[in-house]
Amino acid sequence: MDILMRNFTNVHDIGNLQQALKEAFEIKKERFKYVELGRNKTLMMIFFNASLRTRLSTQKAATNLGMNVIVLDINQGAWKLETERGVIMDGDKPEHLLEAIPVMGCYCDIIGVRSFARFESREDDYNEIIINQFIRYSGRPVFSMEAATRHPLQSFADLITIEEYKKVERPKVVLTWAPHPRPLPQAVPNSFAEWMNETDYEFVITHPQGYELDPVFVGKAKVEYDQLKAFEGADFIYAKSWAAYTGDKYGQVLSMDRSWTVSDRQMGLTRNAYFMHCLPVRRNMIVTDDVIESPQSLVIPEAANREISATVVLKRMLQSL
Ligand code: AN0
Ligand code: CP
Repeated sequence: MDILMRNFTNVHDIGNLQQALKEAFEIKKERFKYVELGRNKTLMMIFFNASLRTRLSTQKAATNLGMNVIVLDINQGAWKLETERGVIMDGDKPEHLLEAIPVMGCYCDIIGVRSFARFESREDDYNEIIINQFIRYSGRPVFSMEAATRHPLQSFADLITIEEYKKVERPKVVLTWAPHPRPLPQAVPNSFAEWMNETDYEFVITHPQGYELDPVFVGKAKVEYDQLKAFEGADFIYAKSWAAYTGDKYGQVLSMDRSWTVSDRQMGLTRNAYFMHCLPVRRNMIVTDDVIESPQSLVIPEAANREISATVVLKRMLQSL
């Protein structure tokens, strides 16, 4: 029986993870199995922010399913969009999202949206005001290609990757903060935590003081402020930089401490752990050349699995039309 899924923005939309993994491995073996499903169906991908992997892997996934694809970069060629209701539009934005969204909905069957946290207001970001307007006003099923607080296609691909490489039933998975010159959203770490908390893995989060994530996402994870202690006995190291979440420091870079850069020094404490990162990655800020180039680095298989996670999600959305 097909599993119904109208929108895909978080782990709960996908339901049972074992079932989702089963579908992922089925598609990985036979990725064109559902090529008839998307015939004469159109995917529209809307990017408010840059992308390499999401753009390419999602388009590939759609073509695996026989869909047509339209891609729009809002900041290159489209009208600049106002997103606040009630503003007098006498500035530089000629069009409002409230017209643009239903118009986009007219030309497609499914919409993917990438819209990062803007760090102007934590409330707006954590209320997911952009993707929620797409859900409300487009009249179409919507999936996240990284929204303000989550990146579920990435987390699903990460889960697939861990399942493929794990050597023990319940691996120890460590999410570590790493330094970066610019403030980055919490979407990837939030989402990774949200998915890991749905597994029975041992899951630890490590970061300097001040980088606490929203407790909703931390869930039952163990938080360990000593990075070296966290790495002891780990099977998977998942590195990511993020800007502060808490209080009036929201969206700020609090530390550039390169002792947190993942290097052989920390990896030596693990159980010969695999290294993971969603990419794009800044070498020698997040991770050293040696670690990312080592046989333990999974960054490329992880990116390859983005095609698989997107194919499963689009397949289910097509089956639910
Ligand atoms: C983005 C982020 O940290 O959310 C996208 C990661 C997939 N990264 C950058 O902006 C560098
Ligand atoms: N990992 C990921 O989503 O990469 P892009 O930002 O290049 O899409």
